[in-house]
Amino acid sequence: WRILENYSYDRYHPMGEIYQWMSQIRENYPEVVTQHFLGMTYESRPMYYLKISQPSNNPKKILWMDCGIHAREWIAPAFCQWFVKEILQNYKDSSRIRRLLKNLDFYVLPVLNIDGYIYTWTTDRLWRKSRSPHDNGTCFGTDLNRNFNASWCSVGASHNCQDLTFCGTGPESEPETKAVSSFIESRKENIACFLTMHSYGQLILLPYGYTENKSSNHEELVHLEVRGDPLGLMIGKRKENLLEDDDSPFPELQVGQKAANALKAKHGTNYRVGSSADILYATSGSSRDWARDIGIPFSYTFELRDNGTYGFVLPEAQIQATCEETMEAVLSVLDDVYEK
Ligand code: ING
Ligand code: ZN
Repeated sequence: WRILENYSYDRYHPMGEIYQWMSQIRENYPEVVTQHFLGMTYESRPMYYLKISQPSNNPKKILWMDCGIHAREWIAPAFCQWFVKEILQNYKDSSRIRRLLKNLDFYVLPVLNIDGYIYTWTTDRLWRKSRSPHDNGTCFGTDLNRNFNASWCSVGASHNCQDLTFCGTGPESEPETKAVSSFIESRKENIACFLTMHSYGQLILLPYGYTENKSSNHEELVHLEVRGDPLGLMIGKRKENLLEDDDSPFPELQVGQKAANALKAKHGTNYRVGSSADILYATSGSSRDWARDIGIPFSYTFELRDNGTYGFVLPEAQIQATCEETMEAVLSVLDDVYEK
């Protein structure tokens, strides 16, 4: 199929090409893929997700995966596209993918923060937020991953629109957040797994409220001290790898650890697994915590390559290996999820 072989999955693509890619995928694979409207961005661009689905006698659950909630994390949209390509290339021949599609429909939103993503191509490669104006147009953009209705703006987020982690004027104040949250809310009984793809750091993060690891309670998080860091984002304290907690009774942690092992087996890349508060920093208003709060059983943030050498500006030469290993991790999560 033309669109699978002629599109460069090892390159970054501007938004116009990603829109075209979505239409072509839908046109070439009508028996597996449909394209659906989710909502409009602040700058009035349509947000679409792709639904990958096969007829099945089993009652199916949903995998939700979004990429590009943060504009500069270009490897994330590249992965969403890679994921779709891999599924379409293999859904007939791979018994593993066939089995997954008997039990799950995949909903993939390739770029959540479209306005911001375009801005990183035209104006500022390191832009993170959306593009809505605030304070009479004196500053722009909300951190969409601080704008969800989960302890909104209580910790690790800012009320100042100049800041990188500006939480917006209220929970779900941004149209992009609202589009995602209304959709997820309307389907929440059926969503088995919520994945949100970021970079960088090589981490699989679970909701901070879910493991028994210390500092997982909110009281404690609120009192974490602010420490300096290059992104202006690292607000909590880092702890050591949680991979040793093998006898943890928490399925979300075990499933994450297994995924990290599968990832490492591909190209040797090390990932750490744990709650954000424990291994990264404390935050509020993230989509991942919100998804967990409304009852979605498996909810993860992936922080893809690298570890800081190139950071957000991951060279195109690393796209393929990053996507290959991430694919292993995601499939490992899905294998576990539909069985539980
Ligand atoms: N990191 C995420 C961020 O929004 C995160 C990490 C996600 C923390 C979800 C807590 C919850 O800050 C990046 N790189 O954006
Ligand atoms: Zn991010």
